[in-house]
Amino acid sequence: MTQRFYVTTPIYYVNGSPHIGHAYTSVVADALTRYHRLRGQRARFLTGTDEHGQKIEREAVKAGMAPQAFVDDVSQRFRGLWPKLGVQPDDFIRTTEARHVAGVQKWWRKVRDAGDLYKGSYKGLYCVACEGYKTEKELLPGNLCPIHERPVEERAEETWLFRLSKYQDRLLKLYEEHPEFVLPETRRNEIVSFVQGGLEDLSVSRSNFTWGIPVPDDPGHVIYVWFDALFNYLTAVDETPERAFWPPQIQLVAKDIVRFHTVYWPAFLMSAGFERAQLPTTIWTHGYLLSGGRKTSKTPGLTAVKTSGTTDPVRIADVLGADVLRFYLLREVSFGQDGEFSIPGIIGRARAELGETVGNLLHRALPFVGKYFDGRVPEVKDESLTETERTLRARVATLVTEAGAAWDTLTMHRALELTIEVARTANRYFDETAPWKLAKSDDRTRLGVVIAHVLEIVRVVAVMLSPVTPTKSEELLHQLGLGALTPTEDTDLWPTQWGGLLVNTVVRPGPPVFPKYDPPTEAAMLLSLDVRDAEPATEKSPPKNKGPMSTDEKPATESPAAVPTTAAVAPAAPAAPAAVTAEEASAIIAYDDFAKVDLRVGKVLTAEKIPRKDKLLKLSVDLGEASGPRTIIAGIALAFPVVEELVGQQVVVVANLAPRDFGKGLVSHGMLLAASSPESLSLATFAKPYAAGTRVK
Ligand code: ME8
Repeated sequence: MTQRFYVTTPIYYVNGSPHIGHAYTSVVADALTRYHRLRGQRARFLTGTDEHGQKIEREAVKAGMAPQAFVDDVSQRFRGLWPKLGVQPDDFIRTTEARHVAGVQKWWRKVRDAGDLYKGSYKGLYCVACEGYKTEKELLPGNLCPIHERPVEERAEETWLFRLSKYQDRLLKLYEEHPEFVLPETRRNEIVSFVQGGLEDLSVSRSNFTWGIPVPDDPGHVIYVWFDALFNYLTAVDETPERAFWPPQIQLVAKDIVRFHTVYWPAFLMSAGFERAQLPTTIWTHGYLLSGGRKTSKTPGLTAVKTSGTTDPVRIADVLGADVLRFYLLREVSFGQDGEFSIPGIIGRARAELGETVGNLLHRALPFVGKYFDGRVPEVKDESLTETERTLRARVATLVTEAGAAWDTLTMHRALELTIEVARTANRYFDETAPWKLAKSDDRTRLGVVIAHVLEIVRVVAVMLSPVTPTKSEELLHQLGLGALTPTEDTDLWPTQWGGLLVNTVVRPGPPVFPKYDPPTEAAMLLSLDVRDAEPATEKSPPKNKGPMSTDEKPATESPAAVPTTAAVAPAAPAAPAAVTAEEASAIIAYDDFAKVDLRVGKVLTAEKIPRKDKLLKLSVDLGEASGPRTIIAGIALAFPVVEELVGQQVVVVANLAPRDFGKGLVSHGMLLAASSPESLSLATFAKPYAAGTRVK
């Protein structure tokens, strides 16, 4: 029977826009789903939004909106984020949907009928941001919530209480008999000692506000937002054919909500009649993404970290590409630990491991296929194999198996490390066998063996990467002459078998799969993602793989054919990565939208370098304005070592952009347009002179 895999993320509060922390959990869930499908399993991935409760009600009031209109708007921002990150949930549940409301009331009645709900009163210290009570000993000095660092509110209310205390022993037995219920182990230890410390009954209704699901048969109360929200995992599949997926194998959460998921949630389910086999298999707690040492969060004060760059996942994916961001999130952070998130870090990883290792491998081998094998994968006869190939294949097989085991234990950073090691191994094999020498010696058989092995390993790596970089993997496979992966139930596509790339397959060499992060492009990327004062990731890059890219021993690099792209080089405008996705290409805007951009002819009056800012130039640009020339800070210094060349040049200026503050008195009042390729950057200009300030349309 086909194995089933059901993974969930927390449903996100709609009290603010999504940020990189939400993207993180959802990217992980998406990659796990893709991995399990690749292995022939039936997989289902659920995410959604948590829309009730006092916190949301207060945000709606602040926004001057009715709660439903407010949650509709913010929920849509979450839903709209996922396609931009290549995240494909099978279902997106909202707690204001009728299916959920009816489901929660059904499960409330079950719990009530089991005798676990009673009316009483509750007095305590409430944190609205957590939507939970705190004990005095948990609080920081000044009665502050330890998570949100905001004052708690004293509450005394008539409420429905859930007999949580009754479940203390059953919960402890669950943790003991099924240690996999709470992972990683450190979290289990924390939870066990929390439960051993004694559980009080839990207040599960509210009567001081109305934005929630009404308590059945008691209209003066709404159901506590956590009782409501936790049941989403069940209401999404309950009473549908998808109920067969229940229970979830992996429920992902970050550490702030581990207690709700590992104590309250199983207790609610036990009360509703669920036996162990019907409880979630594992609640997996990951760490926080930190930006500038702090948790990325919806609270603007915490996200506005001056030097680390934006934490808006859409802007990051627009500039760097969704696959590159996904790779970084899974590769960089040891899953379960906190991890510092940084834009230069994304670029550094992508360049060193995707570009210079994986992409490099493909683009080193392909030219030989065109030149010596008529564009087809060469034949390899068993008798032509040497000890080197046998060792290589054995090593690859071991790495592939170990990487699969790493995925199975949610050590994705390790799985990706092993995947990159496969590509490194093949790059070393390429260096050692030196196909450019074999080509000169006319040993076509041996040359064919080497090239066929390298290409097969590119296939292996593309498949191994596909849960994380689905689009880039498809591009790699396409250039190898292969079609996209089509996972089917009961067919394991994990590349444990050698030889998926058949002899005579016609390869399709194309542009570099991963953009080259040359200094000017990188500088523009950093600027457009609000990174200030960062060391370019280029300088921290590990050494490149050695070896020729063409058949004539050119230096190793990933780009046989640079693809010119347009790139804005001053702040706030994303520099396009080398590959333009179909989605980007088809993003049509109305003329009215275009007309909002005020483009003007400008004339550069002065240009100067800025001390200790290698990538920036300070320009004074005449736009024919009565107020005088404008100061524009542009990330073009690396393309203009002789700054004087710029003086007198006509440029195209975006004149109605909000000023951007670079700190230390540097404020830019406009942006220049430019085109850039991995090799060069030039400013947009005109063949004939025009008066400064002339409108460009
Ligand atoms: O807690 N690092 O919603 P929420 C890593 N509605 N992950 C992060 C993160 C960060 N800096 N910030 C957020 C809620 N997350 C409840 C959940 S479930 C029944 C109800 C991710 O909007 C992480 O998965 O505060 C965390 O658990 C979740 O977003 C919290 O989202």
